[in-house]
Amino acid sequence: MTQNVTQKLIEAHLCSGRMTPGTEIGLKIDQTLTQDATGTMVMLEFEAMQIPRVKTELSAQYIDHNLIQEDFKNPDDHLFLRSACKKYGLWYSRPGNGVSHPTHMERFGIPGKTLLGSDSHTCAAGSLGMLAIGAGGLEVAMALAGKPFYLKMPEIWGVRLSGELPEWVSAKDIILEMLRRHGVDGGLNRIIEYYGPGLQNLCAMDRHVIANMGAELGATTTVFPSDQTVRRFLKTQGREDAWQEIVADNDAVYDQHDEIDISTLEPLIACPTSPGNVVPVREVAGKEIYQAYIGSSANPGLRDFAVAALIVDGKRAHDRVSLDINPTSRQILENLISLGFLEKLIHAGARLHQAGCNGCIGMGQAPATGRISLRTVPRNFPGRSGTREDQVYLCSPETAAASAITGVITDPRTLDMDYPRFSEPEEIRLNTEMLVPPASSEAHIELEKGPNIKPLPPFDPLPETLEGLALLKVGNDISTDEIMPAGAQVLPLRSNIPEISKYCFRQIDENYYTRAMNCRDQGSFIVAGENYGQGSSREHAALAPRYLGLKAVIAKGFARIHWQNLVNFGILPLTFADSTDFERIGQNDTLCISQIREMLQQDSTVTVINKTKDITFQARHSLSNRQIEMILAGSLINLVNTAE
Ligand code: MIC
Repeated sequence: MTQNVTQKLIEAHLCSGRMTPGTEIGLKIDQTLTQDATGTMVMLEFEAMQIPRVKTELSAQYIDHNLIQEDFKNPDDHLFLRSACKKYGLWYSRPGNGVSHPTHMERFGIPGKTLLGSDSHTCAAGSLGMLAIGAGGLEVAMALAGKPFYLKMPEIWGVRLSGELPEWVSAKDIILEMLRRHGVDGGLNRIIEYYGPGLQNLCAMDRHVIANMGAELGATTTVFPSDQTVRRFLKTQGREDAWQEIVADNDAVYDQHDEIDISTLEPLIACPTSPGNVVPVREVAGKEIYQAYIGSSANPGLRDFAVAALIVDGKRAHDRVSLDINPTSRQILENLISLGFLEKLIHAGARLHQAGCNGCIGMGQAPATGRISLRTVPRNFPGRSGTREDQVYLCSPETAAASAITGVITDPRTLDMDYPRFSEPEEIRLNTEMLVPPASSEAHIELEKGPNIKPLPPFDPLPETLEGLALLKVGNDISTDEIMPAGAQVLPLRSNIPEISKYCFRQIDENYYTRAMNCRDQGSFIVAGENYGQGSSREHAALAPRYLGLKAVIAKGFARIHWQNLVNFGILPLTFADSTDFERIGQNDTLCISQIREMLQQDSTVTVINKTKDITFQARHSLSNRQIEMILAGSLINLVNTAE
């Protein structure tokens, strides 16, 4: 039978289930990726499993998020992670070595392998022909322990690219076009597979841009073929022997279909406050900007910085504009220096930051109040930049660089200059020095835990009856940034659940923490619209509300990773059987589900009583038997512990 690339990758790793969309499958995981903001918890979870060494083919831990060292917390976490890597057998990418996704692609990615990462943008490695999936930390800890990764088999969405990109239009505009067409939930329960003649002129890092922001479409992951372009990339990285060809068979079929003639595209931009608010740049051109920010895993390539350098060459950033350059890996930084691009950027006024995620998750570089920041990053959820009333627009490096010079949002095609085409060099400088290999399994290594690292709180099993207040009612597309903010103030608390919980839902309701603490023992509900929990993989968006007594979320729909994170920590995710019932619940109504333990095991529908309004309605779950066990036990951790 003919197969597409996704089917080939899944079939080669299938440990349970069948490739029928909607049914649960188990996948063998070859590699894992963790970053510091989620990795500390992953290592604590792995430590609790008491397994001496990781069981994957390769696991790498990156220090890229928590780079500002305002006090002891972040550096303590870095040292803890270094010791855990040595002890358990992971590679350790030192602070300042770069963002996990491009660095992993440069140094460790292998076509045909599976990669599970505790970061939603792990899907970027699909650019190499890998099956790379973002997940909650606990699932990555399970993968480190050699356990399969379970998910519902997604539909496979074939997107044929034809034509060639016009001048001033680049890979970012392709993924923005996908977001313009399909919105932030268009990829839910789907894997996007790109193919067609339009791929020919997209280099591996261009494909990374598109695969990375598949997360913003809500897709499970994105897959590209492993073709001659991938071979060339690996050759440049000194790793050609890691290449194998993986392409779709002739006449391969897809569950869903779409086509983009990329020669018809123009520069696009996502307006505040959603990656799905996409319009042509010309429609918002002329607005004054405060910041032009280039970097992040959503535009990580050498070409992204080189093109910006060539645009600003000999000119000066407008005196109101902060032109922030965030190199994505140390290797790219070295090449920008040796090829002369960095000098052009710096001479034009660029502010140079260390290789890492930085302002992309609000770790510094916050914009001025109410002012416009143009960023090449993947997300612009409200307040994510660190400034509460922010105005973040997402665009290509071409648009950001052009606007940096003029001081207003500028369609780069209107600049009075020729398009500076850039071809990736055949040879580049390589840097592997900042990757520390694991210690030998004989070495005796002590974990170095600073005072900020607190143990995970206990998780009670599911009670017989769930009764409590609908403590919060929210609308559609609530992101994990709104549930559990990132930023320089909150990120250092990722290894301290009681402390980080104080920031839970702060952007939506400043009093949530106090209100939740007042009814913590009783327990509470959240009522939500569509696509609840979109965005990041941070399990803290489940852990913190759970610590504050959350028992169940009743929503019109969920984002994939957050849904699984809720289940992992024993929070029951339910969807309305009839979505109009959403209107019949008010914030602070008392909801009750009796005999929930029996109901879950017998049926996929449960009856909810709204005691305040004296009405009942039906809600559904789509849990597998394995997931029901987790909910009953109170968390996946409890389940694993009782099994041993
Ligand atoms: C993000 O881009 O939102 C993050 C910060 O990288 C997150 C991970 C995190 O919250 O630690 C992600 O994408 O999963």
